[in-house]
Amino acid sequence: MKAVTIQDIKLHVVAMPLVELLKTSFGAEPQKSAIIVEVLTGDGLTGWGETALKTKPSYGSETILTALHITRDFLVPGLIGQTIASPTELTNLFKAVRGNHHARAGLEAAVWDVMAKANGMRLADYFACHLPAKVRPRDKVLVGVSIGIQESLDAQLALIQKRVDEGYQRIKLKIAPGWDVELASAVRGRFPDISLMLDANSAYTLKDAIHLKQLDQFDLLMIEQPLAYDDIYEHSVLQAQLRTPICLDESIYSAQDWRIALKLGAGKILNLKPTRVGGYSESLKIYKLCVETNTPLWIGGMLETGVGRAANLAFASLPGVTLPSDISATDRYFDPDIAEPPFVLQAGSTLKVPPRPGIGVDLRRDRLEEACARWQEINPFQPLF
Ligand code: OSB
Ligand code: MG
Repeated sequence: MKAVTIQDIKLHVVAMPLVELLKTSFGAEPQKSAIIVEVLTGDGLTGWGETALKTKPSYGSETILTALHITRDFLVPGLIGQTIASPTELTNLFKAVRGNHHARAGLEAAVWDVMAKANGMRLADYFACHLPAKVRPRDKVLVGVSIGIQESLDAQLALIQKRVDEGYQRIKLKIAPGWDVELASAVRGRFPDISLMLDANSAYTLKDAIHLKQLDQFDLLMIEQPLAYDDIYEHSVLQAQLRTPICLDESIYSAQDWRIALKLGAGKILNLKPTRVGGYSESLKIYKLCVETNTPLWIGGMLETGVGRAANLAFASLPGVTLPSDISATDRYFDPDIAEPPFVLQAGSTLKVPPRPGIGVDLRRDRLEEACARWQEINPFQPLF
């Protein structure tokens, strides 16, 4: 495998209007924000990664501005001038920085992209090179769509119908106290056969166990993160009372966390967001653990731009990712996106993995600049000094 020398790194903070907001139990942000990381090598190659975050610490503890600080002041200086033979070396290079997984993941993703390009490989094949020899990525990835909390049941049902008509075969709905059992009942009444799942984004406590048990009657694929964002143990107490499989999202930060969750019986399925666990190196460890333990696995999303989605799609093409992923077509998120070509939903609720080396999409510099100018305009926070 070819090594690369990291010559320069640029951070582009973007804000982009969303085609459709995603209101969760913790609210909705009016714009999509992210740090787009550009890595330049000594051989003149460019790699792209996305630090997918919100402006508020509402999903996890990091925000766009904490990630900017950590990336610029602690991660980038340790990487400039380094010669790297594999992106997995970054885990060690970043060892002095604790936590801050999303920040680490964005920079690591750009290195994965540029190293796949340096080796003339699609990112999907480059990931496979870090797994046992017989692993071959698929050309198409099974995907679903995540729909936010709506103003009314009618509006929610109409939106599900629209997504079903577009060809999505797995629907994820966001729930919160007061918007759960009645919602599931209405949706099942209207769509008896769709593959349906619910995501609570940590909106409940163990006191709600009896209430949540009512969801067992709706034949749900899973319920995602019903309890606290930092809890594993109480999910095991809840899982023992539910027939519906619990899927963990917010509270799994590493392969070690997932090993503990499996041991405790805290969940049966994992929503792996590479950005939440610190990047694709840790994601590969989690992938191996899921394959070893026969655990159903899928790749989650943070409303990524084409940059982050292309890389997640490459990862989701690995055969151990067994359930539909939260990687929807570009028109669900942006019009237009900063990367091209757009992802278009294909037959069988799938997306095609781009055939070109690396992430397989190109940045539109004009749109990137426009999105950076938008961030400057709407950034709600003033500099501290
Ligand atoms: O809980 O999975 C989540 C988006 C932002 C923060 C948390 C979540 C989500 C999604 C979006 O559900 C899924 C997607 O990117 O399409
Ligand atoms: Mg979730």
